[in-house]
Amino acid sequence: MKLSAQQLEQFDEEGYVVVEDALRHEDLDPVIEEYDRYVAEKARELHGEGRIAHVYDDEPFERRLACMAEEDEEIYHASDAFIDIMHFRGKATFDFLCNERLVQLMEGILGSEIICSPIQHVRAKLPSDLASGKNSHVAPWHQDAQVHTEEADPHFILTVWVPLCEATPENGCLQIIPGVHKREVVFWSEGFGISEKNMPAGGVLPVPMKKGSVLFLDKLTPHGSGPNETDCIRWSMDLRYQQAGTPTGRSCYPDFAVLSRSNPASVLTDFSAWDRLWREALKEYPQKVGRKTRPEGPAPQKVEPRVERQPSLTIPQEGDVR
Ligand SMILES: O=C(O)CCC(=O)C(=O)O
Repeated sequence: MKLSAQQLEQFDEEGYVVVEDALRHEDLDPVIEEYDRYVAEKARELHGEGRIAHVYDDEPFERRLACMAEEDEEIYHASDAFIDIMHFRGKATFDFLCNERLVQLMEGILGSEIICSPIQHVRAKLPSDLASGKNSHVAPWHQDAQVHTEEADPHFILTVWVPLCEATPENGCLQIIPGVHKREVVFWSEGFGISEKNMPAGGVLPVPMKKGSVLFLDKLTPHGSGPNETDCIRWSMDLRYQQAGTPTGRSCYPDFAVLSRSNPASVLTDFSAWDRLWREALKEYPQKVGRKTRPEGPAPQKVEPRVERQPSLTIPQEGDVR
């Protein structure tokens, strides 16, 4: 499936587009099954350490981690890190990062030379009533332009948000403010994200999504997600891709090619090679390298066009020599 001209126009004009039925169960289920096994392993490990009283073998994927977190709030807050792609690194997850259907869609936005950025997450958004203090599973308003280092500032980066279950307003689906990317401003604020006083004018749009849908976002589109008011987990992935040769803004960690029409052999398909790159990088940089500078308030940011435009066709005129 390719993005239609209308979808591309919506992306350019509004800074987002949702593609329904982009992925099939067989694209997503291997990731879900891999995480299901991982959570089971984690349950046994924490049970062995005496942190939790049960392993919750009878609980479904949508509930199990929440049951564990209900017993120990530490798990509630720590789960973000231990389920993250960079720490867990499963084979099915790696295969999904290179998913053909996804790559085919992205080609319309990014062109034919695409890399996968190491700024990539699997999220288990846990029910909000399990946290007593600050809810670490609420994503404050931000632009993805705020999460990378300076060298990526002028470059276009595509965020790809993929629900692994139905995302609804009740369980904290993503919310965005469309059209703001056109202002070419990063709404820097005190602390992470966009503070209330710096919030750009514009209507907030909740983006409920079915499993199988994909949301593409411009890195200047403000987004966030509220609390999960249900008792099930909202599982999702947020990934980033960009044109080969552009800095990811997290250069301490590995990026890799997922599409190269000029040099197909450069595409990384070897899970162990990816895993090794991460292990080596994490040894050297157990903590990510952050920005060195941060404007104190909203600041203009020029970002290159998303893909090099094709030179427009010259229509032959009468009398032209052929
Ligand atoms: O999935 C969420 O709730 C937040 C995702 C997010 O912050 C992002 O994609 O940058």
